[in-house]
Formats: sequence, C-alpha cells, structure tokens
Amino acid sequence: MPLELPELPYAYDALNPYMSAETLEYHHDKHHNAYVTAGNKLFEGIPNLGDTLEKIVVNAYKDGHMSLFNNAGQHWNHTQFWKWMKPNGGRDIPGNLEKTIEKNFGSFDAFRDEFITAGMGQFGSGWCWLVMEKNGKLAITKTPNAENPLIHNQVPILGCDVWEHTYYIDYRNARAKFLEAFIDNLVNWEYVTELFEKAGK
Ligand code: MN3
Repeated sequence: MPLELPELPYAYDALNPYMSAETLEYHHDKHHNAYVTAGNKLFEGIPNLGDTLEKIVVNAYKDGHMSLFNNAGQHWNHTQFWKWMKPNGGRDIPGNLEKTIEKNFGSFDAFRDEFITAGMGQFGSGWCWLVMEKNGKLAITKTPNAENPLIHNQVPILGCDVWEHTYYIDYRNARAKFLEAFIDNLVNWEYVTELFEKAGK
C-alpha cells in the first residue's frame, strides 16, 4: 500500500499567527513528504503488513521493521495532525466531549495543564496525546519520536507534534508557548469529537 502525501486541509497561511505559512511549508512539503518518500522505498523487500495504514504501523512495530515503522508512523501521525488543527480553532468544544473531559480530568483547565505538561515532559522529539483507553476512559500520554498510541492499544483522539520542526520557526525554543497556542487557538474540536464518538462505539 503506497503512502501518499495528503493536501493540507487549509491554506498555508490559514493558521497565522499561531503557525506560519513558512512552518507549514517546511513541515508538510519537506518533513512529512520525506516520511512518505522514505516509507515507500522501505516497503520493497518487506512482506505485506496489512491493508490499512493503521495495520501497517502496528505490524511494522510488532515485527521490528523499525525504519518502516518510523516513516509510516510519522505519516499516520502527520496526516492526523493536519486535521487536528483548523483556522479559528481551540474555542468551542462540543458539549458531550467537554463533559467527558471534565469528568476524566476534573476540569477543562486541568486537562489543558496536563496536556501541556505531557508535551513539555517529552524529552527530545515526540508527541503528546489525548487517548481513549480500552476501558473507555480518556487519558493523556506522551511518546518519543514516531511512536503513537496505536501501538499501545489506545485510540488517539488528539495529538500534538512536539518535534522542534513544528515550532522552531515561530516560537524558537519556547515549546510551552506553542503548546498553549495549539490548545487555545488551533485545535479542531469537531474532528476530535468525531474520533471520540467513533472510539466510544
Ligand atoms: Mn512533524
């Protein structure tokens, strides 16, 4: 199954001033594209690992095809990451999800703090996540490099890329400022809700 670079679901300058066109051009056209190109080369000589990207990611990890896992995993992560953001995001959380977040974390602010702390606590490159556990509870996790909740048997419903290439052009070394802007101004809660509802079924 060849990997394909998806188009961004908005214009390059649509997330200004929280994420610049320059960042999106580098991040999507160069970094994400490099994972796609490298991943497609790595399929040669590896048995068929599945008919969906999710299966390929999980099986590549399980079978120890780590280079393929890193590139296919980052392809999955970034394809979701673009959809987890939108212009004028981060404000209106649909009621049902907001209530569940409050029930699981105490309040939306407590969730926000925990998510930012996870992103800050990921030493070096990686991701922080809002996931649904097997028991239906929401939890916050962090993973290094290309790892994601799929390989830990959790359903990712929101994730944030904390590799330096995500924020260095716009925020330099201030990862916390980027994470705050992500939660407050970029998250596409409609898409998160869609995944939350699907995960709960
Ligand atoms: Mn990235």
